[in-house]
Amino acid sequence: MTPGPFVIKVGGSTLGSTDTTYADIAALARSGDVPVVVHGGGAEASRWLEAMGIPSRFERGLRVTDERVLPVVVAVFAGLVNKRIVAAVNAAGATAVGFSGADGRVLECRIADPSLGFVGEPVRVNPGPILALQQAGIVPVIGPIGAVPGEPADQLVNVNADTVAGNIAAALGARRLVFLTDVEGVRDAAGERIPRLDAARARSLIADGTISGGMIPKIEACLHALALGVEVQIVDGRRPGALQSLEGAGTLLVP
Ligand code: X2W
Repeated sequence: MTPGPFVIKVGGSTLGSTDTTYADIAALARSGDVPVVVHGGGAEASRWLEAMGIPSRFERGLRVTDERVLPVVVAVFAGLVNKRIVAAVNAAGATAVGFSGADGRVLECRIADPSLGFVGEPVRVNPGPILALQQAGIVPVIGPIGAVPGEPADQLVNVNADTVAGNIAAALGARRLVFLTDVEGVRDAAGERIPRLDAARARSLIADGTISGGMIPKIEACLHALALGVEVQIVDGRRPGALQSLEGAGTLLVP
């Protein structure tokens, strides 16, 4: 069996002036190992919402997405942030094409908890468009909007970007899923980085509150992909060359 692709989750806040993420992604693509990129942009969405006088509210790391928030997050994730990343990967010397999980119904969702509003929980991944681009040597860049199939149009929904990455990596049979974040890795109660974290300990750290907020969907996405045989690692994406020196970096999830 051919090993699956390398899936890279880029958090909105990790892309600064010191990281080499785009150059690293372009270098992988040019070497023939075309990565699949999934991105967030939560901080950017919060800034646009604030400018519009709409406060941001999160429950267990998920943005409560009402009918005022939804059009803004669609515009920011499927538009602005997606196209900025596409433009940067293209400029770094690879070819990237961006879309969201609603395009081609790549990410079919359901609304699992109506109290969160239009927040999608993935139920099915249709990988066709991702694979077609990848086979053509083009880097797919996927934004965290999903579709709930319906009439007369699918319902657009906001999906946590880590959840998107975990589901896509699992569906593609990815050999590796790397989360580029703005922290050094998962920390224990004493604040020390945990280099290797097994699934049982991860669950207990969530249960006792050591892992909280936005780290919860990230770890849940890790566990989902891990259970399907994907190697999963959380690393500090602000570090230059983060994608080139993964050995021993951040937190490696183990079964
Ligand atoms: C996230 C999607 C973006 C995201 C949000 O609206 O913020 C939900 O919480 P980061 O940069 O990876 O945090 N969606 C439902 O996850 O961005």
